Amino acid sequence: MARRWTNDLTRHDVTPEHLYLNRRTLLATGGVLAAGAAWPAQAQTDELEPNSWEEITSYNNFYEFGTGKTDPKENAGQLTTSPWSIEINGMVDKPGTYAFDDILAQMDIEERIYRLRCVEAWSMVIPWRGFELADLIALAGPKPDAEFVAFQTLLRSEEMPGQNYPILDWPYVEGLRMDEAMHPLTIMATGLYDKPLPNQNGAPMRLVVPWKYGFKSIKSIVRITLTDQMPETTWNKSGPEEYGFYANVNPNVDHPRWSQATERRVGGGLFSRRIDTQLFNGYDEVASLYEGMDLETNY
Ligand SMILES: Nc1nc2c(c(=O)[nH]1)N[C@H]1C(S)=C(S)[C@@H](COP(=O)(O)O)O[C@H]1N2
Ligand SMILES: [Mo]
Repeated sequence: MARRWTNDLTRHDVTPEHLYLNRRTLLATGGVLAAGAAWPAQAQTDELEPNSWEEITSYNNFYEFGTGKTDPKENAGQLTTSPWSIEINGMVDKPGTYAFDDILAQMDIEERIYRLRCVEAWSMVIPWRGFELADLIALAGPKPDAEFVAFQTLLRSEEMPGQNYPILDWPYVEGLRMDEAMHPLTIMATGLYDKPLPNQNGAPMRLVVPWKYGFKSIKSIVRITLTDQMPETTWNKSGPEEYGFYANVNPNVDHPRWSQATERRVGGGLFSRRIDTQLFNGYDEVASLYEGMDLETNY
């Protein structure tokens, strides 16, 4: 059997030009996307103007620091993010503890502008800096029969006050299927605009899977485990009817308590408006990963 996560797409095939901006382009346009010829006709270019630094760093979900949107900004400053290391274990040839600084030195850091669609039906457009998760997994040498990747956030209640309360089952954990993890759109973010990732956004390293609801993008990761078992995920454990393993953005499959058909774009003041939510958050190139799957049962 072919290894499921192997694909023959090149970066050029799967990284749409309009979602990728190199630093020079960003500076040349003063931080705001110019509507250029590279944009596909259906792209609503104004929606991909990045949110401001202020919006992206002061309206967050990071329950380790509280459940309010401004709690992470207020409480995350105390988190020690250096030194930091990440354990990669399970079905890999080279299990071990990898220092964050060593990882950074080996990775191709790119800037990518992705829409983040929260399951709570709001969205932002965020200019991340980071590297492909596939490149990090490659360091550890994945075994061919690994089928899933499990992720774990830091457990340190002295610095993460939310962990002193049973809001969620700590530590926060997440998982991806191997092919999702190896997809070139899946990145580990280490920066925001031209700065290191602020603590409230998941410093020093957080996952970003742009076609899935925001809760899949686990923050401040300390462990990555390759496995042949579907991993448990925090939100699935806390509400199995509401949050599934896949959590693909899908306007046709509502959350039991609210519609997923539209979203509120955060920011824009008076002009803040609802826009239609797109299947896979608009990242159509991942559709082939789910061919033949019923996305209503696999929510
Ligand atoms: N460890 C951890 N990761 C997390 C969360 C969390 O509470 N804890 N919240 C998730 C949710 S619900 C969302 S929408 C995104 C928000 O990312 P942002 O605050 O950086 O925009 O982070 C996700 N990652
Ligand atoms: Mo979310």
